[in-house]
Amino acid sequence: MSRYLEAKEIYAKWGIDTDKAIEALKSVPIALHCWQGDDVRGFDQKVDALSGGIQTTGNYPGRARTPEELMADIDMVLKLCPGTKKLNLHACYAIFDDENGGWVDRDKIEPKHFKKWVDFCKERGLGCDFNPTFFSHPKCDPLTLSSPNEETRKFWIEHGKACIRISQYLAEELGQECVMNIWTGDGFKDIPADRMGPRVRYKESIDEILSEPFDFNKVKPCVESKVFGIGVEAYTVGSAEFSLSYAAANKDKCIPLMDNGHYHPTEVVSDKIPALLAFFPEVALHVTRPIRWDSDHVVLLDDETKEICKEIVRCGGLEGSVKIALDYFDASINRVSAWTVGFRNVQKALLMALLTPNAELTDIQNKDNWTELMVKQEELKTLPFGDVWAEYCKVCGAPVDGEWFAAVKEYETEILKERN
Ligand code: RNT
Ligand code: ZN
Repeated sequence: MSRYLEAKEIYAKWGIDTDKAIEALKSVPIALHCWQGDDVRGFDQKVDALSGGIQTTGNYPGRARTPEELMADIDMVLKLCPGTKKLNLHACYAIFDDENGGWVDRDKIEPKHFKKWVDFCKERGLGCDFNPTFFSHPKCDPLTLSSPNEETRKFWIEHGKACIRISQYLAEELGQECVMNIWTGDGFKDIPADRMGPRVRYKESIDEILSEPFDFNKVKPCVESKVFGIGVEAYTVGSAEFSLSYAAANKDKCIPLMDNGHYHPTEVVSDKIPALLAFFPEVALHVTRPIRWDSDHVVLLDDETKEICKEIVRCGGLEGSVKIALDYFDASINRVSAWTVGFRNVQKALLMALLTPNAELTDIQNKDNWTELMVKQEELKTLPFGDVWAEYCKVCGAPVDGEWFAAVKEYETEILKERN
Protein backbone atom coordinates (compact mmCIF):
# COMPACT_ATOMS: atom_id res chain seq x y z
CA MET A 1 0.00 0.00 0.00
CA SER A 2 1.27 3.49 -0.79
CA ARG A 3 2.25 5.79 2.03
CA TYR A 4 -0.64 8.04 1.14
CA LEU A 5 -3.18 5.22 1.38
CA GLU A 6 -1.80 4.19 4.74
CA ALA A 7 -1.99 7.76 5.97
CA LYS A 8 -5.52 8.04 4.62
CA GLU A 9 -6.53 5.03 6.76
CA ILE A 10 -4.89 6.45 9.86
CA TYR A 11 -6.66 9.78 9.44
CA ALA A 12 -9.93 7.97 8.70
CA LYS A 13 -9.75 6.46 12.19
CA TRP A 14 -9.85 10.04 13.46
CA GLY A 15 -12.87 10.70 11.28
CA ILE A 16 -10.87 12.75 8.79
CA ASP A 17 -11.20 12.39 5.02
CA THR A 18 -7.79 13.25 3.56
CA ASP A 19 -9.09 13.40 -0.02
CA LYS A 20 -11.64 15.98 1.02
CA ALA A 21 -8.98 18.04 2.80
CA ILE A 22 -6.83 18.05 -0.33
CA GLU A 23 -9.81 19.01 -2.46
CA ALA A 24 -10.79 21.82 -0.08
CA LEU A 25 -7.35 23.42 -0.08
CA LYS A 26 -6.62 23.20 -3.81
CA SER A 27 -8.77 26.11 -4.86
CA VAL A 28 -8.13 28.57 -2.02
CA PRO A 29 -6.33 31.64 -3.38
CA ILE A 30 -3.28 32.87 -1.48
CA ALA A 31 -1.68 36.13 -2.57
CA LEU A 32 2.01 35.95 -3.43
CA HIS A 33 3.68 39.30 -2.75
CA CYS A 34 5.77 40.51 -5.67
CA TRP A 35 8.02 42.51 -3.32
CA GLN A 36 10.05 39.56 -1.99
CA GLY A 37 11.81 39.46 -5.36
CA ASP A 38 13.44 42.89 -5.31
CA ASP A 39 13.59 43.93 -1.65
CA VAL A 40 10.48 46.15 -1.98
CA ARG A 41 12.14 48.55 -4.42
CA GLY A 42 9.69 48.66 -7.31
CA PHE A 43 10.35 50.36 -10.63
CA ASP A 44 9.05 53.90 -10.29
CA GLN A 45 11.73 55.59 -8.18
CA LYS A 46 15.49 55.70 -8.38
CA VAL A 47 15.98 55.10 -4.66
CA ASP A 48 18.51 52.77 -3.20
CA ALA A 49 17.01 52.16 0.20
CA LEU A 50 13.52 51.61 1.47
CA SER A 51 12.11 54.31 3.69
CA GLY A 52 8.89 54.84 5.58
CA GLY A 53 9.13 52.58 8.59
CA ILE A 54 10.01 49.32 6.84
CA GLN A 55 13.40 47.87 6.11
CA THR A 56 15.04 45.01 4.30
CA THR A 57 18.39 43.72 5.38
CA GLY A 58 20.91 41.71 3.42
CA ASN A 59 22.31 41.87 -0.08
CA TYR A 60 22.18 38.33 -1.36
CA PRO A 61 22.91 38.36 -5.09
CA GLY A 62 20.11 38.03 -7.62
CA ARG A 63 17.63 40.79 -6.80
CA ALA A 64 15.23 41.33 -9.72
CA ARG A 65 16.00 44.68 -11.34
CA THR A 66 13.41 44.84 -14.09
CA PRO A 67 9.79 43.73 -14.62
CA GLU A 68 11.05 40.93 -16.86
CA GLU A 69 13.41 39.62 -14.19
CA LEU A 70 10.75 39.86 -11.50
CA MET A 71 8.22 38.05 -13.69
CA ALA A 72 10.73 35.29 -14.46
CA ASP A 73 11.42 34.82 -10.74
CA ILE A 74 7.72 34.76 -9.90
CA ASP A 75 7.21 32.13 -12.60
CA MET A 76 9.79 29.98 -10.92
CA VAL A 77 7.98 30.29 -7.58
CA LEU A 78 4.60 29.52 -9.16
CA LYS A 79 6.01 26.26 -10.50
CA LEU A 80 7.44 25.25 -7.14
CA CYS A 81 4.33 25.88 -5.05
CA PRO A 82 1.15 23.82 -4.91
CA GLY A 83 -2.28 25.42 -4.64
CA THR A 84 -4.04 28.44 -6.09
CA LYS A 85 -2.00 31.62 -6.25
CA LYS A 86 -2.89 35.25 -6.75
CA LEU A 87 -0.36 37.93 -7.42
CA ASN A 88 -0.02 40.85 -5.00
CA LEU A 89 1.34 44.06 -6.53
CA HIS A 90 2.35 47.40 -5.10
CA ALA A 91 1.77 50.61 -7.05
CA CYS A 92 5.52 51.17 -7.27
CA TYR A 93 5.66 48.16 -9.62
CA ALA A 94 3.97 50.18 -12.38
CA ILE A 95 5.58 49.49 -15.74
CA PHE A 96 6.35 52.62 -17.73
CA ASP A 97 7.41 52.41 -21.36
CA ASP A 98 7.24 54.35 -24.61
CA GLU A 99 3.98 52.66 -25.57
CA ASN A 100 2.16 53.93 -22.47
CA GLY A 101 3.69 57.40 -22.45
CA GLY A 102 6.59 56.90 -20.05
CA TRP A 103 7.00 57.74 -16.36
CA VAL A 104 4.36 59.54 -14.34
CA ASP A 105 4.32 60.25 -10.61
CA ARG A 106 2.21 58.19 -8.21
CA ASP A 107 -0.75 60.57 -8.23
CA LYS A 108 -1.10 60.05 -11.99
CA ILE A 109 -0.74 56.30 -12.43
CA GLU A 110 -3.38 54.56 -14.52
CA PRO A 111 -4.56 51.06 -15.34
CA LYS A 112 -2.42 51.12 -18.50
CA HIS A 113 0.71 51.05 -16.35
CA PHE A 114 -0.39 47.62 -15.12
CA LYS A 115 -1.42 46.18 -18.47
CA LYS A 116 1.71 44.00 -18.64
CA TRP A 117 0.94 42.61 -15.20
CA VAL A 118 -2.63 41.89 -16.31
CA ASP A 119 -1.30 40.01 -19.32
CA PHE A 120 1.06 38.12 -17.04
CA CYS A 121 -1.80 37.15 -14.71
CA LYS A 122 -4.16 36.23 -17.55
CA GLU A 123 -1.63 33.88 -19.11
CA ARG A 124 -1.28 32.11 -15.78
CA GLY A 125 -4.90 32.26 -14.63
CA LEU A 126 -4.05 34.42 -11.61
CA GLY A 127 -6.09 37.03 -9.81
CA CYS A 128 -4.32 40.10 -8.50
CA ASP A 129 -4.36 42.12 -5.28
CA PHE A 130 -3.05 45.66 -5.09
CA ASN A 131 -1.47 48.20 -2.73
CA PRO A 132 -0.98 51.94 -2.98
CA THR A 133 2.67 52.70 -2.14
CA PHE A 134 2.86 55.36 0.56
CA PHE A 135 6.60 54.97 1.21
CA SER A 136 10.02 55.27 -0.45
CA HIS A 137 9.09 58.48 -2.25
CA PRO A 138 10.25 62.14 -2.03
CA LYS A 139 6.72 63.28 -1.19
CA CYS A 140 6.77 61.45 2.17
CA ASP A 141 7.37 64.53 4.32
CA PRO A 142 7.74 62.09 6.24
CA LEU A 143 3.95 61.83 6.67
CA THR A 144 1.65 61.01 3.77
CA LEU A 145 -2.13 60.73 4.28
CA SER A 146 -1.84 62.30 7.74
CA SER A 147 0.44 65.18 6.74
CA PRO A 148 -0.42 68.69 7.97
CA ASN A 149 0.83 69.94 4.59
CA GLU A 150 -2.28 70.02 2.38
CA GLU A 151 -0.30 69.69 -0.83
CA THR A 152 1.39 66.53 0.42
CA ARG A 153 -1.83 65.08 1.74
CA LYS A 154 -3.64 65.84 -1.54
CA PHE A 155 -0.89 64.14 -3.55
CA TRP A 156 -1.26 60.95 -1.53
CA ILE A 157 -5.06 61.06 -1.66
CA GLU A 158 -4.81 61.28 -5.45
CA HIS A 159 -2.47 58.30 -5.34
CA GLY A 160 -5.00 56.35 -3.28
CA LYS A 161 -7.81 57.20 -5.70
CA ALA A 162 -5.69 56.19 -8.67
CA CYS A 163 -5.10 52.88 -6.91
CA ILE A 164 -8.84 52.33 -6.44
CA ARG A 165 -9.29 52.76 -10.20
CA ILE A 166 -6.41 50.36 -10.89
CA SER A 167 -7.84 47.81 -8.43
CA GLN A 168 -11.21 47.98 -10.17
CA TYR A 169 -9.44 47.42 -13.49
CA LEU A 170 -7.50 44.43 -12.12
CA ALA A 171 -10.67 42.87 -10.70
CA GLU A 172 -12.59 43.35 -13.94
CA GLU A 173 -9.84 42.16 -16.24
CA LEU A 174 -9.02 39.10 -14.16
CA GLY A 175 -12.52 38.20 -13.00
CA GLN A 176 -11.47 37.89 -9.35
CA GLU A 177 -11.82 40.28 -6.44
CA CYS A 178 -8.91 42.63 -5.82
CA VAL A 179 -7.94 43.25 -2.20
CA MET A 180 -6.52 46.78 -2.02
CA ASN A 181 -4.59 47.40 1.15
CA ILE A 182 -3.95 50.83 2.62
CA TRP A 183 -0.87 50.94 4.81
CA THR A 184 1.21 53.99 5.56
CA GLY A 185 4.30 54.24 7.72
CA ASP A 186 3.05 57.58 9.06
CA GLY A 187 4.27 58.18 12.58
CA PHE A 188 6.96 59.81 14.70
CA LYS A 189 10.32 58.85 16.13
CA ASP A 190 9.69 60.79 19.31
CA ILE A 191 6.87 61.88 21.59
CA PRO A 192 4.46 64.03 19.61
CA ALA A 193 2.66 67.11 20.90
CA ASP A 194 -0.45 66.30 18.89
CA ARG A 195 -1.60 62.69 18.61
CA MET A 196 -5.10 63.35 17.40
CA GLY A 197 -4.50 65.78 14.52
CA PRO A 198 -2.65 63.25 12.32
CA ARG A 199 -5.32 60.63 13.01
CA VAL A 200 -8.17 62.95 12.09
CA ARG A 201 -6.36 63.86 8.87
CA TYR A 202 -5.64 60.18 8.14
CA LYS A 203 -9.32 59.38 8.62
CA GLU A 204 -10.39 62.20 6.29
CA SER A 205 -7.84 61.10 3.69
CA ILE A 206 -9.07 57.51 3.67
CA ASP A 207 -12.65 58.83 3.42
CA GLU A 208 -11.63 60.79 0.34
CA ILE A 209 -9.83 57.82 -1.23
CA LEU A 210 -12.85 55.60 -0.69
CA SER A 211 -15.16 58.24 -2.17
CA GLU A 212 -13.72 57.22 -5.53
CA PRO A 213 -16.39 54.98 -7.10
CA PHE A 214 -15.76 51.22 -7.01
CA ASP A 215 -17.73 48.00 -6.76
CA PHE A 216 -17.28 46.57 -3.24
CA ASN A 217 -17.98 43.09 -4.61
CA LYS A 218 -14.89 43.40 -6.77
CA VAL A 219 -12.56 45.74 -4.89
CA LYS A 220 -11.91 45.12 -1.21
CA PRO A 221 -10.17 48.12 0.32
CA CYS A 222 -8.44 47.28 3.62
CA VAL A 223 -6.79 49.30 6.34
CA GLU A 224 -3.69 47.73 7.92
CA SER A 225 -2.64 48.76 11.41
CA LYS A 226 0.83 48.78 12.91
CA VAL A 227 2.35 49.14 16.34
CA PHE A 228 5.65 50.82 15.39
CA GLY A 229 8.39 50.90 12.77
CA ILE A 230 12.09 51.69 12.58
CA GLY A 231 12.40 55.46 12.89
CA VAL A 232 8.74 55.57 13.93
CA GLU A 233 9.11 54.24 17.45
CA ALA A 234 7.04 56.62 19.55
CA TYR A 235 3.78 57.02 17.68
CA THR A 236 2.02 55.34 14.75
CA VAL A 237 -0.91 57.17 13.18
CA GLY A 238 -2.59 53.98 11.88
CA SER A 239 -2.55 52.18 15.22
CA ALA A 240 -4.64 49.08 15.94
CA GLU A 241 -7.50 51.06 17.48
CA PHE A 242 -7.48 53.58 14.65
CA SER A 243 -7.57 51.00 11.85
CA LEU A 244 -10.07 48.68 13.43
CA SER A 245 -12.38 51.55 14.30
CA TYR A 246 -12.09 52.89 10.77
CA ALA A 247 -13.05 49.53 9.30
CA ALA A 248 -15.89 49.09 11.80
CA ALA A 249 -17.31 52.50 10.99
CA ASN A 250 -17.05 51.90 7.23
CA LYS A 251 -18.16 48.31 6.85
CA ASP A 252 -19.89 49.05 3.56
CA LYS A 253 -16.62 49.89 1.82
CA CYS A 254 -13.67 48.66 3.78
CA ILE A 255 -12.34 45.63 5.71
CA PRO A 256 -9.69 45.33 8.45
CA LEU A 257 -6.28 43.84 7.66
CA MET A 258 -4.10 42.25 10.31
CA ASP A 259 -0.39 41.66 9.76
CA ASN A 260 0.93 39.30 12.42
CA GLY A 261 4.13 41.36 12.69
CA HIS A 262 2.23 44.45 13.74
CA TYR A 263 1.24 43.76 17.34
CA HIS A 264 2.90 43.68 20.70
CA PRO A 265 4.98 40.50 21.02
CA THR A 266 2.61 38.61 23.30
CA GLU A 267 -0.47 39.36 21.20
CA VAL A 268 -1.38 36.78 18.57
CA VAL A 269 -3.32 37.29 15.36
CA SER A 270 -4.66 33.71 15.57
CA ASP A 271 -6.79 34.84 18.51
CA LYS A 272 -7.84 38.04 16.77
CA ILE A 273 -9.25 36.25 13.69
CA PRO A 274 -12.36 34.84 15.42
CA ALA A 275 -12.75 38.07 17.40
CA LEU A 276 -12.96 40.11 14.22
CA LEU A 277 -15.08 37.56 12.35
CA ALA A 278 -17.71 37.93 15.08
CA PHE A 279 -18.20 41.48 13.76
CA PHE A 280 -16.89 41.63 10.19
CA PRO A 281 -18.09 39.40 7.34
CA GLU A 282 -14.62 39.67 5.79
CA VAL A 283 -11.11 40.20 7.12
CA ALA A 284 -7.71 40.26 5.44
CA LEU A 285 -4.37 38.92 6.64
CA HIS A 286 -0.70 39.53 6.01
CA VAL A 287 1.08 36.38 7.05
CA THR A 288 4.65 37.07 8.07
CA ARG A 289 7.19 36.13 10.77
CA PRO A 290 8.18 38.80 13.23
CA ILE A 291 11.32 38.22 15.27
CA ARG A 292 11.18 40.64 18.22
CA TRP A 293 9.69 43.27 15.92
CA ASP A 294 8.10 43.51 12.48
CA SER A 295 11.19 41.97 10.94
CA ASP A 296 9.36 40.30 8.04
CA HIS A 297 11.32 37.06 8.11
CA VAL A 298 10.25 34.16 5.87
CA VAL A 299 7.15 32.37 7.16
CA LEU A 300 8.03 29.06 8.81
CA LEU A 301 5.83 26.14 9.81
CA ASP A 302 5.91 27.42 13.37
CA ASP A 303 3.28 27.34 16.09
CA GLU A 304 1.68 30.70 15.32
CA THR A 305 1.49 30.04 11.57
CA LYS A 306 -0.26 26.76 12.36
CA GLU A 307 -2.55 28.45 14.86
CA ILE A 308 -3.47 31.22 12.40
CA CYS A 309 -4.32 28.61 9.77
CA LYS A 310 -6.35 26.59 12.28
CA GLU A 311 -8.45 29.64 13.00
CA ILE A 312 -8.90 30.43 9.31
CA VAL A 313 -10.19 26.89 8.72
CA ARG A 314 -12.32 26.61 11.88
CA CYS A 315 -13.96 29.98 11.28
CA GLY A 316 -14.90 29.05 7.72
CA GLY A 317 -12.34 31.47 6.30
CA LEU A 318 -11.47 29.27 3.34
CA GLU A 319 -14.85 30.05 1.81
CA GLY A 320 -13.71 33.61 1.15
CA SER A 321 -14.24 35.52 4.38
CA VAL A 322 -10.51 35.54 5.14
CA LYS A 323 -8.27 37.03 2.43
CA ILE A 324 -4.85 35.44 2.83
CA ALA A 325 -1.70 37.19 1.66
CA LEU A 326 1.99 36.79 2.39
CA ASP A 327 4.07 39.76 3.47
CA TYR A 328 7.77 39.35 4.13
CA PHE A 329 11.02 40.30 2.47
CA ASP A 330 14.34 38.73 3.23
CA ALA A 331 17.27 40.05 1.21
CA SER A 332 19.85 37.89 2.96
CA ILE A 333 19.00 34.57 1.29
CA ASN A 334 17.98 33.32 -2.14
CA ARG A 335 14.74 35.21 -2.80
CA VAL A 336 13.08 32.52 -4.91
CA SER A 337 13.69 30.09 -2.09
CA ALA A 338 12.40 32.59 0.50
CA TRP A 339 9.16 33.00 -1.44
CA THR A 340 8.76 29.27 -1.98
CA VAL A 341 9.43 28.21 1.60
CA GLY A 342 6.92 30.74 2.96
CA PHE A 343 4.20 29.95 0.45
CA ARG A 344 4.57 26.20 0.91
CA ASN A 345 4.48 26.65 4.69
CA VAL A 346 1.17 28.48 4.62
CA GLN A 347 -0.19 25.70 2.41
CA LYS A 348 1.15 23.11 4.85
CA ALA A 349 -0.37 24.85 7.84
CA LEU A 350 -3.74 25.12 6.11
CA LEU A 351 -3.66 21.45 5.12
CA MET A 352 -2.81 20.51 8.71
CA ALA A 353 -5.77 22.54 9.90
CA LEU A 354 -8.01 20.77 7.40
CA LEU A 355 -6.72 17.43 8.70
CA THR A 356 -7.97 18.24 12.18
CA PRO A 357 -11.28 16.88 13.52
CA ASN A 358 -12.45 20.38 14.39
CA ALA A 359 -16.11 19.54 15.04
CA GLU A 360 -15.18 16.67 17.35
CA LEU A 361 -12.68 18.79 19.29
CA THR A 362 -15.25 21.56 19.66
CA ASP A 363 -17.69 19.04 21.04
CA ILE A 364 -15.13 17.87 23.60
CA GLN A 365 -14.50 21.49 24.59
CA ASN A 366 -18.22 22.16 24.94
CA LYS A 367 -18.49 19.16 27.26
CA ASP A 368 -15.78 20.79 29.34
CA ASN A 369 -13.57 17.74 28.90
CA TRP A 370 -10.18 19.45 28.94
CA THR A 371 -8.24 16.30 29.78
CA GLU A 372 -9.40 14.55 26.62
CA LEU A 373 -8.97 17.70 24.56
CA MET A 374 -5.33 17.93 25.56
CA VAL A 375 -4.66 14.25 24.80
CA LYS A 376 -6.31 14.44 21.37
CA GLN A 377 -4.71 17.75 20.38
CA GLU A 378 -1.28 16.39 21.31
CA GLU A 379 -1.74 13.07 19.52
CA LEU A 380 -2.85 14.80 16.33
CA LYS A 381 0.59 16.33 16.10
CA THR A 382 2.24 13.02 15.19
CA LEU A 383 -0.18 11.77 12.55
CA PRO A 384 1.51 11.11 9.17
CA PHE A 385 0.93 14.60 7.82
CA GLY A 386 3.94 14.46 5.48
CA ASP A 387 2.37 11.70 3.39
CA VAL A 388 -0.81 13.71 2.84
CA TRP A 389 1.26 16.80 2.04
CA ALA A 390 3.21 14.83 -0.56
CA GLU A 391 -0.04 13.65 -2.11
CA TYR A 392 -1.35 17.24 -2.16
CA CYS A 393 1.79 18.39 -4.00
CA LYS A 394 1.36 15.58 -6.54
CA VAL A 395 -2.33 16.35 -7.08
CA CYS A 396 -1.37 19.99 -7.69
CA GLY A 397 1.44 19.06 -10.06
CA ALA A 398 4.01 20.67 -7.76
CA PRO A 399 7.27 19.14 -6.52
CA VAL A 400 7.24 17.31 -3.18
CA ASP A 401 9.60 18.30 -0.35
CA GLY A 402 13.18 17.45 -1.23
CA GLU A 403 12.53 17.84 -4.94
CA TRP A 404 12.47 21.57 -5.56
CA PHE A 405 15.54 23.12 -4.03
CA ALA A 406 17.87 21.72 -6.70
CA ALA A 407 15.90 23.68 -9.30
CA VAL A 408 16.35 26.87 -7.26
CA LYS A 409 20.08 26.27 -7.02
CA GLU A 410 20.28 25.73 -10.75
CA TYR A 411 18.26 28.90 -11.37
CA GLU A 412 20.65 30.75 -9.10
CA THR A 413 23.70 29.55 -10.99
CA GLU A 414 22.25 30.13 -14.42
CA ILE A 415 20.13 33.25 -13.99
CA LEU A 416 20.48 35.01 -10.64
CA LYS A 417 24.29 35.01 -10.47
CA GLU A 418 24.36 37.02 -13.69
CA ARG A 419 22.62 39.92 -11.96
CA ASN A 420 24.65 42.25 -9.80
C1 RNT B 1 4.65 47.25 6.52
C2 RNT B 1 3.38 46.57 6.17
C3 RNT B 1 3.05 46.57 4.70
C4 RNT B 1 4.24 46.32 3.81
C5 RNT B 1 3.91 46.04 2.36
C6 RNT B 1 5.10 46.13 1.48
O1 RNT B 1 4.98 47.11 7.85
O2 RNT B 1 3.40 45.27 6.64
O3 RNT B 1 2.02 45.67 4.46
O4 RNT B 1 5.03 45.27 4.27
O5 RNT B 1 2.89 46.85 1.95
ZN1 ZN C 1 1.84 43.97 6.04
